[in-house]
Parts: sequence; structure tokens; C-alpha cells
Amino acid sequence: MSLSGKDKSVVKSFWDKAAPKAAEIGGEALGRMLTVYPQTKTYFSHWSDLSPDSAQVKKHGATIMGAVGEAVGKIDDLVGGLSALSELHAFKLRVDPANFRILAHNVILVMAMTFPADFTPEVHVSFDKFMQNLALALAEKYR
Ligand code: HNI
Repeated sequence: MSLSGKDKSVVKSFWDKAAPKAAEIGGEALGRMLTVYPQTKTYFSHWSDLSPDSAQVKKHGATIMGAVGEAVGKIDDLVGGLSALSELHAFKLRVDPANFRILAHNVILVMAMTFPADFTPEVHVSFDKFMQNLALALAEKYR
């Protein structure tokens, strides 16, 4: 399901609002993913603390959301824009791409928690489509 011009503008203007809180949102989303979907913990077994309060989880949550923010800037070419990151996850980290959707779900949940007024159904639809397209782009090199 490709992003319409309207989806892109909705995502960009919502991101302008969310960006200052991106690091915090990423930490919360990653912490929830690791707690609620414990199968995702296998990829982070080299970390000493996988709890939601973990400094490593918070730091990596910020890294992930930094990449999501860059992806907003590359919204017209997610596959090209995310190809290096896709390659890293496919060949070096060997992350099962099913997990991208699991993380996307958690990011959306935390967006809704953090911005109850701004995360309208209209924003939800477009942001969900964006995260699904981002997940697809990250899975592109798995072939
Ligand atoms: Ni992901 C590293 C972005 C989903 C497991 N990941 C990164 C880095 C970025 C990143 C950026 C740092 C790259 C570098 O060092 O050059 N990851 C993203 C994005 C998504 C995502 C944008 C989806 C929205 N990653 C996932 C998922 C998993 C995952 C769903 C596993 C369940 N990522 C990792 C692991 C690392 C990683 C593992 C290395 C972490 C470390 O510190 O060793």
C-alpha cells in the first residue's frame, strides 16, 4: 500500500511535532517490544540490561528513532534511502523482518500515548502506512 501525497504531508507535519520527543518515544517503544514480545530479545543478548529502564535500551531507542526521522526525509524513496540499513539488518544482524512490524506497532502505540490529541485517526492511518512502508523497505535486501 503506497503512500499518497496526503499521507506524506500528514506524516511530515506530525513528525515536526513528534521529533523533539523522538528519543524518549524510541526508548519506550523498544523497551515495550522487548518486554511484550520476548522473542525479540535474542538479538540483544549481548546487552547487560534489557529492561524498559535500561540505559542501553533508551540509547538504542534514540538511535532507531533517529533513523526513522531520516526516513521521513527520504519518504519519496524509502527503499533507496534505507538500503544500507536493510543490508545491515539482513546480512550482519540477521534480524527476522517480521520483527520490523512488531517494532512499528510499538512505535505507533507510544506515539498515541505521547500525543493523545495530535494522533488523530487521520494521522494514525498515514503514520501506520509510513511505518509499514519503512518495514518493507528495511526488508528489501533479504533476497
Ligand atoms: Ni535495528 C542496530 C535502525 C528495527 C535489531 N538499528 C540499528 C541501528 C539503526 C537501526 C540505525 C544502528 C546501525 C549502525 O550501528 O550503523 N532498526 C532500525 C530501524 C528499525 C529497526 C529504523 C525499524 C523501525 N532492529 C530493528 C528490530 C530489531 C533490530 C525490529 C530486532 C528485533 N538493530 C538491531 C540490532 C542492532 C541494530 C541487534 C545492533 C545493536 C547493537 O548495539 O549491537
